[in-house]
Amino acid sequence: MRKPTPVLKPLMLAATAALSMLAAPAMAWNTLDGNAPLVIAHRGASGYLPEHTLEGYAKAIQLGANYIEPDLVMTRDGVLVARHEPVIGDSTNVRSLAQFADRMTTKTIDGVKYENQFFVEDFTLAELRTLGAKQTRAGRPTEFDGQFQIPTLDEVIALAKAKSIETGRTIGIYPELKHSTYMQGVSQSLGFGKTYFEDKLVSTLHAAYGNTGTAPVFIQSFEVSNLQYLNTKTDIKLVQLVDADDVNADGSLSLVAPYDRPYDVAVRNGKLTFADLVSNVGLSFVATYADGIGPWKPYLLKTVADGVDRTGDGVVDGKDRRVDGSTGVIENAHANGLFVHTWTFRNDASMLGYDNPQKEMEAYLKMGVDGIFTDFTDTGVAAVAAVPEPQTYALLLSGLGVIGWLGRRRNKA
Ligand SMILES: [Ca+2]
Repeated sequence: MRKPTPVLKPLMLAATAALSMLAAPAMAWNTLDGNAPLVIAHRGASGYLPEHTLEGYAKAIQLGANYIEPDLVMTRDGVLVARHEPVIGDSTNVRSLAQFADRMTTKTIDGVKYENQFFVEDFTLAELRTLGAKQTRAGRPTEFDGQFQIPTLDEVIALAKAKSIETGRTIGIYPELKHSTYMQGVSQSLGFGKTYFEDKLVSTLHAAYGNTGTAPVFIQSFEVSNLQYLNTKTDIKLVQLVDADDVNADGSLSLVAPYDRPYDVAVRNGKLTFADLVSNVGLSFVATYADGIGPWKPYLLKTVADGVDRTGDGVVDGKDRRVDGSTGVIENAHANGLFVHTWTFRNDASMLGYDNPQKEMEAYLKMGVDGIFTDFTDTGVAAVAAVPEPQTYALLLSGLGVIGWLGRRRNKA
């Protein structure tokens, strides 16, 4: 952690004291700021309705989400819209529309080839508006397929603001810049500037919320240099996502390209891996440009595949893994002033070490995560309600959080 400047120090101490007093009397969580962890609606209420639609986000808010998560990509006419990927052949009904048959093509994004696909940047917003969103995961409801449109970032912001008034809760947004390196190429080929994608997001967010770290907004990315760039442009909170290819039997992370390192690092033949980012040195590096980390959950809780069928269903899978406890990443991140939001919790898939999705989320909440991304907001809300654990050392951690926060501001250009 960087040393505070003399000018900042009195302010820092005052802020720490004030926070401690606030946190002292009541129950406090072992989160970075002592506040309850956030339930982040992953792609909306994606367990129930087609992902990244206003209807899906509204459903998540109704179920109690604190934040809704629009992943952002860019149209041919430079509009930021919510889709999980630029690739939309399977998340919309575009394949069934004859007028767009000539848009089918093959492209490579971050080293992954997408054949016979459709890409958002080949459509204007008006054209995208004629598509209907579809459920993307097997086994989930499909009766709403084709009924809901692809929303713009502006519309997602308007929804969050309207629902905040309607519900009396603060509904935040958690936009992700998808594939910034790829998008730089797209925006340049379309005649926009290299940093158009990032700049457009910043100008839109500043117009809606102001340039402040207290805005109910987190900007997330798996890349590094775009976040470093954003750190020079905005005080809105920034989150370094941390990916991996898979989790090994012994609980370590499998790092196989292209999921081994941030893609902007890969294209310049850099050595930095995702695992490096959550090492002690890596976390102090991240703290120079971001406010928090968003690691895949095996980085936080170690689970081991030891061949035991703990669920007793005659099949050995991820749910049967032995739970060994915290890896220490949450504690180290907090010590660096970084909050930790982890993903993805699903009632119908990807459980590791648990066969009850709420119990899995509770395990991470007890360890002190600051937020959880889930496709099933209602289960996330139930998990938070089930873990009202007071933690005495939240006072210390909240103080460290203030120091870390001020430290990052100091580093800004
Ligand atoms: Ca089993």
